[in-house]
Amino acid sequence: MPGGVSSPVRALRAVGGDSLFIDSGRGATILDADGNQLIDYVLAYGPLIAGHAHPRVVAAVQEAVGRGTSYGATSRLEIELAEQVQARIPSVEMLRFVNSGTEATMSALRLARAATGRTKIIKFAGAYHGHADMLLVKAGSGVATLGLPDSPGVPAGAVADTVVLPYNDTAALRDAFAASGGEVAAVIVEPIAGNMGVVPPVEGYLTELRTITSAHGALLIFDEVMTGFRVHPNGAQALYGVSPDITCLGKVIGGGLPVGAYGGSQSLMSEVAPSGAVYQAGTLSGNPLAMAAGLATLEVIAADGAWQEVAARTEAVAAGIAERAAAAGVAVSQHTAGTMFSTFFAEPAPRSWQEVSGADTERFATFFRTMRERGVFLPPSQFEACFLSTAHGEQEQRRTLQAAEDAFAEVARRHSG
Ligand code: KE4
Repeated sequence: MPGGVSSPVRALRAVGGDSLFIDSGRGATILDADGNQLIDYVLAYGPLIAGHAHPRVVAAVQEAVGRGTSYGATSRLEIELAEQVQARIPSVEMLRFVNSGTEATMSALRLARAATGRTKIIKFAGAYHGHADMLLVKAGSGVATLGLPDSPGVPAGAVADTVVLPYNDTAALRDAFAASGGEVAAVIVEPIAGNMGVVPPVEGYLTELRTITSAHGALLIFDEVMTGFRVHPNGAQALYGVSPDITCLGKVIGGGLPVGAYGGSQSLMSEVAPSGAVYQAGTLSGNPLAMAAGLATLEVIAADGAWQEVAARTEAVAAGIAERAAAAGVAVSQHTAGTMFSTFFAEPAPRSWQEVSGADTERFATFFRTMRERGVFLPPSQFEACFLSTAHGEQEQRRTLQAAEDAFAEVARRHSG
């Protein structure tokens, strides 16, 4: 396995140290193969908002697997989960399940290009929407130049119609649409960025995105693979009151099993095969085990006050970390969004990829390694988000903040000045 991992970030290249090999997870903690127990703020990069091996999730999957693992046909569970998503996100009148966030965004963009008859797509620097060729693009020089491949193996043609703009920059957005708004099929955005660390939109930005795309006949795609049900029980679109044309989901709706989904109005989604001509398919799409895990997870966080408790715990842990940084004289800033947050070794709190990329990643690496030594596993990159679950309680908070006190002392010692 390249790098000994199934996904690059897990190799911890950005922070050093040995990769983590997990024996098991339970609640807020993971047990590694060497017997170390760690409080987990990665939670599989977002899905496990009910924690590891929640009894209701385990029971739901056990019950489903006894009736088979996959059918190659529609099951009751798919319909139930689709209805649960629709009940929470009214802009999703109809959806299609796929097996990953990558498939969701890739398919959403194909649908947008078909529906508009246009080929240009706009994404934002620092945003990650999965690894489809057309999205593996780095910001070209200047503001609205066409994309350049960001990985070997991505041909220039694959990104020739992908424009990369700076996030949270309304002027750049207006310029891009003034220049070629009539050619834009869609803008795809993480409504709260989570893949450059957590970076919320500036006041009015999402409304501007909605207004300018509508004015130019382009579709607005909210990639809520991470933010969906993490930043608000009804998604970022409820938090900001902005309805996209297409919503992409993943992570939480599969409760840790492989899942993705894209959805929107009935008329738009009816263009997807077989009701329409836009081809998209998947052997394991709508897998009953993933559906069962997703349904159970959504039930756990829908229980009275459960989601709000996780959000409150997130605020408390983030605030405690910031207090300990200040006490150690280490400059940090933070963004918190519902049940996820990021601590940046940068000031002031960044609003764009350009500002985030100025963060002190060496200090972050020292902080990460010391936290790990003290039994707290953070996402192994300054540009990832910390996630909490219903299982992160008072004890986990206390142990995390004690570890943070030691970790900031170590940062101050090793990186003074
Ligand atoms: P997947 O194909 O990894 O299921 O989803 C891609 C994706 C799409 N959109 C957003 C907003 C995402 O955050 C992701 C995946 N997120 C990363 C974490 N930064 C997954 C971790 C990994 O790649 O191992």
